Amino acid sequence: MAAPGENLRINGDRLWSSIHEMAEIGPGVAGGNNRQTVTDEDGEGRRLFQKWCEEAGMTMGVDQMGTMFARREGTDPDALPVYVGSHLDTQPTGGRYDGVLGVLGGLELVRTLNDLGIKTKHPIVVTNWTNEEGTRFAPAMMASGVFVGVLDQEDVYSHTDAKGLKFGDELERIGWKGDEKVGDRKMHAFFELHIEQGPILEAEGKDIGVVTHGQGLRWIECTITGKESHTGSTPMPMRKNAGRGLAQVTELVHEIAMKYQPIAVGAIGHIDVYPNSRNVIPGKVVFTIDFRSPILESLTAMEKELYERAPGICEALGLTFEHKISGQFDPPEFDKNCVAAIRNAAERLGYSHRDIVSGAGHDACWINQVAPTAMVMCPCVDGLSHHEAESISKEWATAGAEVLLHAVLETAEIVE
Ligand code: HGY
Ligand code: MN
Ligand code: MN
Repeated sequence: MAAPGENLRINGDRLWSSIHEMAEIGPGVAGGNNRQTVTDEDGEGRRLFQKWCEEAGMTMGVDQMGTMFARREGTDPDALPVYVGSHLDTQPTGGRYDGVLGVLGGLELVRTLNDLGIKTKHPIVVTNWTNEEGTRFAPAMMASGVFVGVLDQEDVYSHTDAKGLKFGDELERIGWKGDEKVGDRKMHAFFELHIEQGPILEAEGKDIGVVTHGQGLRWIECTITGKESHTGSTPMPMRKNAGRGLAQVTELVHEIAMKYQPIAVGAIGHIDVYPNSRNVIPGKVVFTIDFRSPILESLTAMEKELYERAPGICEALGLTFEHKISGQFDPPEFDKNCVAAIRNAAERLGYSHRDIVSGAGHDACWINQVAPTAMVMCPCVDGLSHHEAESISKEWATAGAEVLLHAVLETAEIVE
């Protein structure tokens, strides 16, 4: 079977225009997006995506986690489909391209095949995974985690946001709780196009990242408990200030991650202080530690050192320390054949490329457990992401989508 010719390109202007039309839904306050999962804005973005898919002749399926599957028929209806996709939900101060590039890059792939009248043996399914970000409702990669069976659907339905609203109720409220049982779909392969969210490709002047591995992740939700009391009248020696525990554990997390350089990372991004009143000493703080490394041994060691040292730090301050895992996955290695299809595509199209480890987590990290999976990345300006100033060029988006197209065609088999 002949690989697609190097002249087979996508319509970069159309892709770029669709990305920016989607960006008008759930705008941020500084040019990015705030289209958090299962909000009304998410529902509006989903409807636009569904409209575009139906205009491209695809049929839409939605599962019980709200994940959207837009199917383009192949010549062999029994052949397992090749899936492409990512996520349309964003961080509260997110960019226009994180996730969106991968979903709309998949749509552009189908639009291009339609324009050129190209048929494939395997069907192609463009996917929007629900709640990849895990910011409004933990954990990240929630729907893809349920899809592969590492998360329990009824359990995640009960997860609540900062206002106490439940994920399952919100999914139903916006009208996107589908009928399909989650995880029944079988895949020939899965490809995800995503911005790098790091500085390497831009710094090295590379058009394409061929993602061979991802980082493993541990989200550790911690509760430090002291005693609320008056900030004015409580003598310093009598205080049990949970805020001091947070400060010292924050430094501990940084110190531990720095022991595993140059690739491990650690930080605390989510913090709730109780009662969060100007004149009350914090009686309790609840926060989430985000440890990551592509090396499982490092990840395990970082977690172990935290559990060994944090309780003693808190005890010395008259505080208690509790913890539980709120999200985790081990470092994924992507499918060598799918990775090769991406590398061959970049070569054939004349794009500069380099192998890369994904710093961020993606739905592909879970899907890799049930189907041959790989990712293609494009650079982003200054490596900035999860920030409203996240920026890519139309050329980078086009190159990424063209590599996606060629890798998918090589896998889905063009029918002459
Ligand atoms: O957390 C992550 O890495 C992803 O952006 N949700
Ligand atoms: Mn993403
Ligand atoms: Mn993200």
